[in-house]
Order: sequence, then structure tokens, then C-alpha cells
Amino acid sequence: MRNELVQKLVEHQGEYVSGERLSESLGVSRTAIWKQIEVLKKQGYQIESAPKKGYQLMGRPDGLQEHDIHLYLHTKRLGQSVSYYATVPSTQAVAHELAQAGEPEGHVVVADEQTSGRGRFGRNWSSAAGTSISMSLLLRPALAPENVPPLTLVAAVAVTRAIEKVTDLEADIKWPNDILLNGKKIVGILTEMQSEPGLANVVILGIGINANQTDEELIHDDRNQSTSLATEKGELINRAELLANILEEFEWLYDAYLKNGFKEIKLLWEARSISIGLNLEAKSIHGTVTGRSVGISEDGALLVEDAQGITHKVYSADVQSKN
Ligand code: BT5
Repeated sequence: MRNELVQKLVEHQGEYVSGERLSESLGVSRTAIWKQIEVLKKQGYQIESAPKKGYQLMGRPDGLQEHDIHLYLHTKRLGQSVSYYATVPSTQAVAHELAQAGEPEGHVVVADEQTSGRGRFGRNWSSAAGTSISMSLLLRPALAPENVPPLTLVAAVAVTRAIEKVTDLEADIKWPNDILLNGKKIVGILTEMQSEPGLANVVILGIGINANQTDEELIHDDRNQSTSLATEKGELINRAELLANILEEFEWLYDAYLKNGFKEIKLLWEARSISIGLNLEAKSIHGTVTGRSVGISEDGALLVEDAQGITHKVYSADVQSKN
């Protein structure tokens, strides 16, 4: 009911809406409305109450709860249900557990802070409290396990498109899972699956975003320089709006991928990629390939041409530029 109440207040932003009208349209008592208004105030909503006039929404917190996200969400399936945590070790771990317990596709786990956020190959992901976005999307695609890794590329396209829609910033994709602004990392994507032979039962798509961190809150190590959307844009970002837009973009791209494979999305990916034409070293569990990236295959592998002119298909690797 709180979600609907927020929706109503937002619809009437800039004017008062009476307790009576709210109670009628939501089908609850005026006392129930008053109680929920008090809860919202505690959560940081600025709501003015005036006798005879009712309630007016003056400001919203930059929240990531289900009702904050649903204000902006226009998807058919993804994000219709959201588990929100103020703080959690890792949204990936929670999403894996929910998947095991039978939670359906489209569920999103989101946190304001992670205490053990994880990256690839056992690395850490830092997510500052209240200023970052940590989200894990539960998917149940009917895909063979080898067709799951390109979902990282599909997600990267969705995230860059959503960032541009919400902030006007044009971010770059670094194969396979990084999104950069001015050469600094702004988003990391982690695609994990629970599979059985021949079938990926569950895919958990983890996305970590530096939204409103100041430079001091960001980590800068030997591997990565990082930045935040707010730093690049010069103003704070509405995290719920960005998250909802990511789900919206990902929904149609995901459907397109399930239907037609990576072929069509490849063009969108290439338009935003900074990974082609570089001298690089790609380290994977199969070994290290050194050479020049000459393109991406129709199934999402990076094509690396070595000094002998042999082209290697690299499916999942850690990539360092060697220019
Ligand atoms: C990634 O790994 O970039 C994937 C990160 C996925 C994080 C999300 S948040 C929601 C979900 N829940 C989780 O627990 N994880 C997912 P990788 O390519 O391995 O990059 C990790 C490296 O990025 C680290 O070694 C650092 O160098 C750097 N790094 C860590 N935190 C960062 C941050 N906030 N911004 C930029 N770079 C960061």
C-alpha cells in the first residue's frame, strides 16, 4: 500500500491531496494513510501536512526501495518484485539463495551497501553506503551454459544506454564487463550461473554502479582508476531512476538475445566499445593470449590476432592494454 501512496503523492506533486481522497482511492482508512505518511517521513520523504488540505510531497530521498524503483519502472517482467537491503554482504549471494528457493525470473535484489561485494576471479567490489547501486537480477533463461557469457555484453549495452538516457553521459564498454567514463571504471558486471549439463538453470546478473560517490569514497588501485556518475556529471544522480531504466533497456535486449542471439546486439555493442584495435594481453583459465583485438565474434568472443597472424577467440578473460 505504501508504494501506491507514494505513487499518488508523486502524481499530485506540487499540490495538496486530501487524506479523504487518498483513503478512497487506496481503499484504506484515513488513519492508515496517516500512519504510512509517518513511516515515509522517517524514511526521508519530505511531506507537508495541512489541516483541511491534506498532504503534499515536497521531496523524496534518493532511495532504492521497491516503491522508489517502481516510480520509474515500465517493464513487463523484470523488477516487478524487489528485495531491498540497507546493507548486505553481497546481493549476488542473496539472489543465488532466492533462486534456489524458487524465486521466479525478474526478481531484483538491491542494496544500499555491500560489505563483501564481489568481482570476477575472487576480486572485491567496493560499494559505498547510500551512494552506489548494487543490484542482482535473477534470470531463468532457456540457454545452454556456453550461451550465457554474452549476457554480460548485453547487460553492458543496456547499462550504457540507460546511463545516457538518465544522465546524457556517453559511457564506453571495455570487453567483457567494464563500463568506463573518461577511461575510469564506473560500472562492473558479474554474470554467474547455476547450471546442470546442457542447461543454465539460473543466471544471476550482478551490476555494481558508482553513482553518487565523491572521489574520496572511490577506490583507486593498480588495476583500475574509478569515477562516479555524479563526479562526471557534476550533479547527483537519481539511483532509482537509473536502476529502473537499466531494467527497461535490459528487458528488450535480453528478449532479443534469447530470440535471435547476439548478432543484432553486436552492432549496438560495437558502437559503444573501446576494446577493438588495441594491443592487449588476455588472461583466461585456458592461458594467456597477447596480440591485437581485431573484433568481436557473433557469439560475443573477443578476436585477438597474435604476432603470427593467428586469430584467437577469447571467451572470458581479464584484459590489460599493452599500448
Ligand atoms: C567486476 O569485477 O567489475 C564485477 C563487479 C560486480 C559487482 C556487483 S555489485 C552487485 C553484485 N553483488 C556483488 O557482490 N557483486 C555484483 P572485476 O572485473 O573482477 O573487477 C574488480 C576490480 O574492480 C577490483 O579488483 C578493483 O580493481 C575494481 N573495483 C572494485 N570496486 C570498484 C568500484 N566501486 N569502482 C570501480 N572499480 C572498482
